[in-house]
Amino acid sequence: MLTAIDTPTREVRSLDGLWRFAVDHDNDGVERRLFADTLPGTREVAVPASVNDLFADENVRNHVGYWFYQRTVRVPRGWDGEQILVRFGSATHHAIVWAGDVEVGRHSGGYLPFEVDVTDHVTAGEEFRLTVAVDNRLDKTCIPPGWVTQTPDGRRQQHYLHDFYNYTGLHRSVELVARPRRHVEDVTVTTELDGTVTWDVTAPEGLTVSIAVVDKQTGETVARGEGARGSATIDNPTLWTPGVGGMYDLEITLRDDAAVVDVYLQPFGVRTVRVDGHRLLINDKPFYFTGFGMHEDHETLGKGHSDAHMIQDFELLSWIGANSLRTSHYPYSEQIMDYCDAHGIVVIDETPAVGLNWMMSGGILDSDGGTTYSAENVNDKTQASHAREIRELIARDKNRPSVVIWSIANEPDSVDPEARTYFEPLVELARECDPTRPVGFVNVMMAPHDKCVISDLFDVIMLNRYYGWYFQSGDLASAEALFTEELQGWVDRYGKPIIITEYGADTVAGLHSIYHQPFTEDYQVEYLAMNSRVFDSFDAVIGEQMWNFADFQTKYGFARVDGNKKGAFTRDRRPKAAARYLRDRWLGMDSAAYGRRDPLAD
Ligand code: BDP
Repeated sequence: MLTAIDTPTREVRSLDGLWRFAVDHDNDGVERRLFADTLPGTREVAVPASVNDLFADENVRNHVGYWFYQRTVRVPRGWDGEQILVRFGSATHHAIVWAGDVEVGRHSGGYLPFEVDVTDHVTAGEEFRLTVAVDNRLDKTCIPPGWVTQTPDGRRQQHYLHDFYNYTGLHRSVELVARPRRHVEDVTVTTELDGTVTWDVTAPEGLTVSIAVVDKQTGETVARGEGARGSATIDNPTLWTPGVGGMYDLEITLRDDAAVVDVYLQPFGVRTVRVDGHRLLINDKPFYFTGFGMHEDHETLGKGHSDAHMIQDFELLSWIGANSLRTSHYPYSEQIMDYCDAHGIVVIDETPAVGLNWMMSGGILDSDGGTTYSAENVNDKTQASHAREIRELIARDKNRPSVVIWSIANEPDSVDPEARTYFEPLVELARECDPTRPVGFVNVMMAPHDKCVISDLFDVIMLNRYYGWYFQSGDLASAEALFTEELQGWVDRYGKPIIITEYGADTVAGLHSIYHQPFTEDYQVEYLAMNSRVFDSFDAVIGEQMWNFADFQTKYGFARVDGNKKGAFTRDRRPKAAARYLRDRWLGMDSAAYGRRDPLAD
């Protein structure tokens, strides 16, 4: 899906700010037609933000079901004759949208954008009532999956297996968009190192397509072409480079004879990515990942996007010597992705397929006795949603140079032979949607190389390993030996690049010990040093992404004290001792020099 931007033929108005808000405690608001009038009560809510931590009311925080948002929107008077849309950066996890009394669209999938066409229900210059019912319920047809139960006294409870709090709401910007009725619908851009740019534009028949390639840095047009499909060559292209960036715009102009019908600018970078033996090459140079699995997670905001918090996180990433991140465990906001493109941060882009493992709950072993791939749990409907998530993620991010790997799932059950039947078509789909990038999934510790039944389907091996934390806790010497032995097995069996996508230890900031005592800052550093030694002893290990960048909120559970504390930074972004350890290591690593951001360059 294209981003909404202002161009000579398109306009975007932000609908962010305070909206009216009502919690639908009985989940009958759709039948009661709450959308047909001003919402009851006086509550207001911030957009974008999660709703959960905003109100001093546990019945709001824990509500399972619908939350109604509403505001009045004036359509600019100059928009007569245009196609008018409302575009949502995301609605977690499902949404129904009404313009006045009319339902104009529905969407499922909590972390990707969607738009609804309101053209026939609004009038230029006049106001309309926009209502959105956001539903936070997860069931077995959802990605991520979950289930809802009812307590004897009638309270609904949401259950899920993944290890982050089920924040809900309009987490990203909402926009009112005008575009010509005949317009650029989609575009795919691919590039080669000699500066060849190939485009494939989807637009209505009968219009001519002209292309200009514009250097974003200088504003100069550096190549031109004609036709919906074609290619042109940039002389001496600036390659999109890790740690630096380097973006161009593909300016697409649609014409009906001489008259301009639509203009759209698609950002892209000239770069290649490919796997060669056990290396991952960006622009034909081996790349070593340093960085983190992250979360969109902040106090008060929950998963709501904030530019200020985003800049702070990226500055800390630069300070610590991180050249990459994984969007664990769902697609991140378009602003975050734009920032990665612009500043050369390398991304492993992940779908929300997390918690597809009935052996685990909240990051730890906890089987409820069920089988993962079965009619009651992960089934055909789950798989259909998973396919939709892959399609929509790639449709949104396919032109982003920062994205170098698609991660189609985190820690699914990959021991059950049924995993193959489940994953084979999904891998194929990802390759069909994007033949240019490696595809991977993130493997769980209980599925080592001799038990995992799907790793051969993928281009890279991505491992989450917790030797010295969930296993051999407090015994780093045994942990080191066992981790080394396991990695040797992966190297011998697959000969593919290995990225350690998670390794970490919960750590309470301020807790210290002279002993190897888990939860102390000292232990976290020793744990990281042990992991570093293991990584450094294998050529095939081409990256390390520590779990997690910062402490984050989770569901309640005996293994979590106010959330997951594996951060290198606390939730309010103060460094633990681990942050300085990582900074020394990553800034000093020769192998990670390609991609390191030079703070002085800014
Ligand atoms: C892994 C999960 C991650 C958890 C982490 C942990 O991928 O979501 O938060 O472990 O336990 O299983 O901290």
